[in-house]
Amino acid sequence: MDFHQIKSIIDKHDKIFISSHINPDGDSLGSAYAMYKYLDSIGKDCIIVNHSPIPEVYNFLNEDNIFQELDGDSASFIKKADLGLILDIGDFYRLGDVAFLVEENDIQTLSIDHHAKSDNDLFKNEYIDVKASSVGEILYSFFKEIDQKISEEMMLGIYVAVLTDTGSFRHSNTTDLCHQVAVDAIQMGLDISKVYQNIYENSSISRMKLLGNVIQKLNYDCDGELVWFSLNHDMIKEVNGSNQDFDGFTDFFRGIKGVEVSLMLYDLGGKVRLSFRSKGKYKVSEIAKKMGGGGHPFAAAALVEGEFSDVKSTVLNLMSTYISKFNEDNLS
Ligand SMILES: [Mn+2]
Repeated sequence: MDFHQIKSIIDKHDKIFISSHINPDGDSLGSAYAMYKYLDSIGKDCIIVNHSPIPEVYNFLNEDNIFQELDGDSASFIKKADLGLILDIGDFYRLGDVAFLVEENDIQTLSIDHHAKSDNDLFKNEYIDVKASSVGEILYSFFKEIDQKISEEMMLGIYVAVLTDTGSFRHSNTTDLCHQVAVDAIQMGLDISKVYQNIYENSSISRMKLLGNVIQKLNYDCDGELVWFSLNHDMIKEVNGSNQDFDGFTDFFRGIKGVEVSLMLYDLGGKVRLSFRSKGKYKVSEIAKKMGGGGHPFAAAALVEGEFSDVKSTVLNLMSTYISKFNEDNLS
């Protein structure tokens, strides 16, 4: 599929909902925002609806309340929609409850994404570019290709998407095109410093307290190449925090000297959420896959059924076996 085919699918449909994954991030929200502003400008009847609420730090994208949580009203819009535009989702079921509405009502979907295909590849149409840093970058190229003028609002969404998915233009997925987005954003007068402050200099006090508690209990394994930490509901409650308070912790600990992989284990009582980040030496997606999850080679996740202590020993064993084998193979 090419950009002109995306355009012709959009042109043929009038009632469109945009959706993305559970626990949305800057790319899914920013690209949804840019896409919404585009669809609205060409006269489509359109809403953004996600399984999860918008995280507080992204409220600056929601001043006109365009993001909706899945409820009665948004569900009835989806049921009558003739197209679902799905952004930044590797796996169909990461749509959360939106997935079941799409399936039950057999709604036409178009996925625009930069994740590798998963086993649950249930979209009717898809445009996937695994080399793109973010869906925001794909939308930027799409608008350029179809000669669509990018408004200031569309640019804000694209910029937020590219900024967050490249770790502020630092990760290895940062390309000249990412910086071109930044050039355009600055030339259009976007207050990029304000955007940065909104997202990254807006930490709640509970988040800082939680970070302090977690730092004191960091565990190092595999000769210091693996750092891991556990979290649970009581730790969040103790600091009067929320589930958004530990966003980015795994990325943060990867920054420790000598650490190659950072791993979070979040005890959900009967289930454990795992989040992996790698500096680039080890492909953590391989471990995530073995635990029933997936993701990018250097940023992956899994949700595992089972008791915390069992899941913990399984994943730590897998990690240490993988790391030893990798180093043996690369020695010989
Ligand atoms: Mn993304």
